[in-house]
Amino acid sequence: MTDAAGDDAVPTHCPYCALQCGMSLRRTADDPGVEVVERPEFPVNRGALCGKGRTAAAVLSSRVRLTGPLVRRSKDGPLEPAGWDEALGAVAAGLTAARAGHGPDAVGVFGGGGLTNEKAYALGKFARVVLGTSQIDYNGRFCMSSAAAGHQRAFGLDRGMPFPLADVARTGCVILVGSNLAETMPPALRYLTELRENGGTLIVVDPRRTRTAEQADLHLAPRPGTDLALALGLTHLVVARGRTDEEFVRERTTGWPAARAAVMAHWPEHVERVTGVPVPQLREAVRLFCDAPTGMVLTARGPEQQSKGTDTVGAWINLCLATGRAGRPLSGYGCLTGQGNGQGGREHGQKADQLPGYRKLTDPAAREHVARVWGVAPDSLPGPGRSAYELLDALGGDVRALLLMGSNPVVSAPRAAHIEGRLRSLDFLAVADVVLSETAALADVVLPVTQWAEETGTTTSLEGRVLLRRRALTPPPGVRTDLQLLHGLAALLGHEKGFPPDPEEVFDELRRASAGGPADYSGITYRRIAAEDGVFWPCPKEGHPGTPRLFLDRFATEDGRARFVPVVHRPAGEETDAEYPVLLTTGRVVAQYQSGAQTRRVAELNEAAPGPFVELHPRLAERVGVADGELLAVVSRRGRAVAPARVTDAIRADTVFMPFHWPGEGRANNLTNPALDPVSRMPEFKVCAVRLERAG
Ligand SMILES: Nc1nc2c(c(=O)[nH]1)N[C@H]1C(S)=C(S)[C@@H](COP(=O)(O)OP(=O)(O)OC[C@H]3O[C@@H](n4cnc5c(=O)[nH]c(N)nc54)[C@H](O)[C@@H]3O)O[C@H]1N2
Ligand SMILES: Nc1nc2c(c(=O)[nH]1)N[C@H]1C(S)=C(S)[C@@H](COP(=O)(O)OP(=O)(O)OC[C@H]3O[C@@H](n4cnc5c(=O)[nH]c(N)nc54)[C@H](O)[C@@H]3O)O[C@H]1N2
Ligand code: SF4
Ligand SMILES: [Mo]
Repeated sequence: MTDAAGDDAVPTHCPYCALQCGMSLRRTADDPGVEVVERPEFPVNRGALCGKGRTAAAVLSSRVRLTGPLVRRSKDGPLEPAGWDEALGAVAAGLTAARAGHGPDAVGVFGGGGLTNEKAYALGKFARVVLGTSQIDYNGRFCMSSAAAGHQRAFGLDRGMPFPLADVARTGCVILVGSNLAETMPPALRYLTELRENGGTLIVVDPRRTRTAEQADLHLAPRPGTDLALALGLTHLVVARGRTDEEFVRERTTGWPAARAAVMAHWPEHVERVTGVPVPQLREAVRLFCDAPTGMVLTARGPEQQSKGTDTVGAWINLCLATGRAGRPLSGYGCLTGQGNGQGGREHGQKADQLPGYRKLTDPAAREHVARVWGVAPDSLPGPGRSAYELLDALGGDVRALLLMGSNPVVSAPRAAHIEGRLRSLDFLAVADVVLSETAALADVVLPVTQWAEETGTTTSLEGRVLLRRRALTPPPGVRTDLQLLHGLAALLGHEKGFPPDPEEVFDELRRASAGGPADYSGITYRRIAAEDGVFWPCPKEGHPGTPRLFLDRFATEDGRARFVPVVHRPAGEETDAEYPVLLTTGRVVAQYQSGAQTRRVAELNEAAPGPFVELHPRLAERVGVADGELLAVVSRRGRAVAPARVTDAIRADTVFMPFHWPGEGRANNLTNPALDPVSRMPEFKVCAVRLERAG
């Protein structure tokens, strides 16, 4: 592989979001020993990086990270430095005690979509084989689970984007729903700019006029939680105006009559009343979408993080199917996944109902295949466990001990103060992290692990492209990789074999475990990824070219046809009323990442985004009597958060917005509603009812 940064630079990928920008690491004499340099050869971002990626090396410094294990030697005592033998021994003892006292399901495991494929795979196997517990889930449940469920239902397969990002620049019209790409994946904004340069049109659906919405030809600003009605209303207009692609519907889909009947109940005037989007804008959106020769709908967390996220995704997919904008070149539905390994992390078995290769834990053939690879009896594999919020909510109840790897739920879980209480009520908590996160600070044992630049492993980007991150730096002596940690812990729990610390060995086993499954990685090797800038799954055998574009000939359902799902609008889990008259929605800012555990430790990012705020419209600010910069209390049925007001007319007057990156009194998740989607078990991060009070 050539590299513009020089021979000694190691090509790799960013530790943060699912765009997985290519970058190179060059050795330096200064702390932390490497610097991030551009890697223009990598086609997805062509050298461009956002501020987080550019500054990612700062977190490698021993000044901000964990450099050795910490153990709490008495229940109310402090966390104290310890050696690895003591720390791992304490974890083995803590997990064993819970199991001995209350059975295997008293031990929970919580993973993360930032973990590499190898780690996610090893963690799922560790839970099922070593702990014998069904109680494993991960933070991806909070991320793209509704889109995943929607994909499965309609197409029979869940790969977030069934086409490469490059196709987005060449389609005719994009409806971008609840994605603030300009802040959450800045280098990808280029594809939308190119779309418009190529004569295509961009429609953005967001209650806020974001930096992304500013790029749009048409911006629809619905009331949070009403995307389902919006998508149905647009499809209604498609039918009413005779823009249905009858031939596509006949040849490539099933279920249209029922879906069509459901759509017909959603009159434009009714949809305007529910969503607040004026009828002329609805008409204009349908005209732009149907007049273009090809089109895409792309969703992100806005419409998905709702208690009806799966149905909402279904309604957007229905719009694509009714107009023939799916399963054809340059057309289709896609979900912009979030975390670094948001795609791969949901395929290899850290999810409550899942085995590697995106197999179902309830499928006898899948159990048999994976049990054979693992060298265990199929009957010994536990059944499906609880979803992430339900698992966190059960801590201290029937789940007595937890091993947590790659998440910081004290900041990021809905109804976070309650979840923090559940974590505190555990008999035993072990956290593997790179920094002392707010959740790690509650643990009985903290296991310090290596970071992206110090270890090798694969991630699968939002495009379904399997990529290789390479070790470029020697980690501090006191830290271990997650794989070494699981290897050591498994050995202490009686499994000397089956958990190799070498990532390539784990990947080769993952390939075998995934073979024949929906997410088939069996043809992908480290060597190939390095030579080809990544390989798109499915890739069922060596020499197979990989699959950048899915569904062009047939969908992944039994009969090869996409399924319409008849859905109707329903209200959010919590509506406004006299006591809580305002809607709260939550999300991100460009300079902070997730719970902020990593990015709050980078000076440049903290300067750019020093703390939480409440975005609100001038009319609402006036009604509350708060001026820009003054402290505002936001109160919901779950709790209260206080942060400075940021007054802007770029948001609906009935809605306030808070980013969720900070702990403490400005923690947005003090407020959020854990109402769950019945299919995906996604919590309703994007809408709840609040009232505002001056707090100055
Ligand atoms: N800077 C930064 N980048 C990130 C991350 C980060 O934390 N920081 N996290 C990564 C991860 S894991 C993820 S999942 C992605 C998320 O990426 P995005 O989905 O782009 O991020 P969000 O800010 O959560 O939500 C997007 C938009 O949804 C809008 N929205 C709110 N409520 C609604 C609604 O009811 N309907 C609609 N249509 N829109 C609504 C918000 O106003 C917001 O602008 O970003 C990834 N990239
Ligand atoms: N209100 C509100 N809440 C939200 C959302 C929202 O939009 N609004 N979005 C939700 C979404 S989409 C997501 S994805 C979640 C994310 O929320 P979290 O799950 O809290 O995500 P991170 O902050 O990325 O936490 C990852 C943790 O793992 C550590 N870590 C990083 N890499 C590794 C590794 O390789 N190994 C180990 N052991 N640890 C590692 C990091 O230091 C960090 O402490 O938040 C959700 N919460
Ligand atoms: S857009 Fe995402 S992957 Fe790219 S540099 Fe920024 S955080 Fe990293
Ligand atoms: Mo996410």
